[in-house]
Amino acid sequence: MLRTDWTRAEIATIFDMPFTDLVMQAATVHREHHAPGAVQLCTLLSVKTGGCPEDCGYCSQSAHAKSGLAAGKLMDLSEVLAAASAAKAAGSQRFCMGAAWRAPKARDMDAVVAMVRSVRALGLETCMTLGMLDKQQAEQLAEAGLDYYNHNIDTSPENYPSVISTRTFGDRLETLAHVRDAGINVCCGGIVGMGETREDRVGFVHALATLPRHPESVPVNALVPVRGTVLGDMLADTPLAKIDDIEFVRTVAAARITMPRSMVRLSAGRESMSDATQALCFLAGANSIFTGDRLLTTASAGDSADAALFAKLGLVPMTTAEPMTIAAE
Ligand code: SAM
Ligand code: DTB
Ligand code: SF4
Repeated sequence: MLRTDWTRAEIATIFDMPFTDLVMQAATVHREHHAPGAVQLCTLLSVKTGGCPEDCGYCSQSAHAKSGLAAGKLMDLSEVLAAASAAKAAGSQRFCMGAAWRAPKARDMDAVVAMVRSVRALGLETCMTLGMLDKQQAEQLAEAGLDYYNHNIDTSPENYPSVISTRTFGDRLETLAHVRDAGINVCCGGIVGMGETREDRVGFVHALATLPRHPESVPVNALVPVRGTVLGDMLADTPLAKIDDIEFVRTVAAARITMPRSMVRLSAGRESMSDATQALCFLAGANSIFTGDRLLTTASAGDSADAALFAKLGLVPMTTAEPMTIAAE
């Protein structure tokens, strides 16, 4: 039985456990629901980069940031397909396309729908992250066969306004409901290491684990500090603000314990994490990563570094699509 009635107090107690007990419990839950040595590989592509009107304090693509990133236009389908084919050849299972929009405009929909259909035809799972969607746009994407939609809540409801002012936590929940209602799988997580408190991390996991249905994918990002963004500058100027590795692993473990069937994705920030910290995350239930040399705008470890890590840890890429049975529970 999947619980969606977790209390904050229960989740705070999970976070507070002695570390080895916490990791042991998370690993046990992981093994009850997933093949422990198999890790899903996903690849990202920024199909429309920069110039975003939103003011997310972590993001290089916000027009409010001084990251020096030039605003681009929506990529041609042929370029997207070339990147998707390369991802498939490198063993990726899912191709996630991101656009730096507050929300797609009506005139963009035909082009993104074509991307979904064509990438799917290559035999890849598709994921998109395009900002806020209304009911009709979610239905259009569902009709095109979109498998997943990524839309993060990012942090606790009470910390949200200190990270983003151009939209609310409630706006996020509204899009997530449209995505669910349209029958698209939900990918929803957030970022740790933005200067938030432990209580915020508890509130973040709580908000995810008490959604009407757990997200099928839960990306846990560690802030990648980008110069010129509010939070990147804060982190660069205050080195002690960097999230402690053990606290990061605790967050992964709490996500695994409270959302046992979900895929917990070790997402941004992996590049600057030691092999040992990543190994602890896999032990604590992370079972999905982004591969390739690029996330959206920042560098990633690259396929050969990932292959070396998998060989060192005896992990294998997941070969079958994750069971989409959460909806049936
Ligand atoms: N514009 C869309 C949106 O906001 O939903 C999609 C793209 S946005 C880049 C996707 C997610 O990437 C964000 O919600 C955030 O969690 C994560 N992200 C963005 N920049 C990051 C950074 N510098 N470090 C860590 N995670 C980041
Ligand atoms: C998510 O939670 N992390 C990915 C994906 N969803 C779209 C994005 C990470 C972006 C990291 C910063 C960058 O490369 O711009
Ligand atoms: Fe725009 Fe998404 Fe970046 Fe926020 S996270 S500034 S919405 S691209």
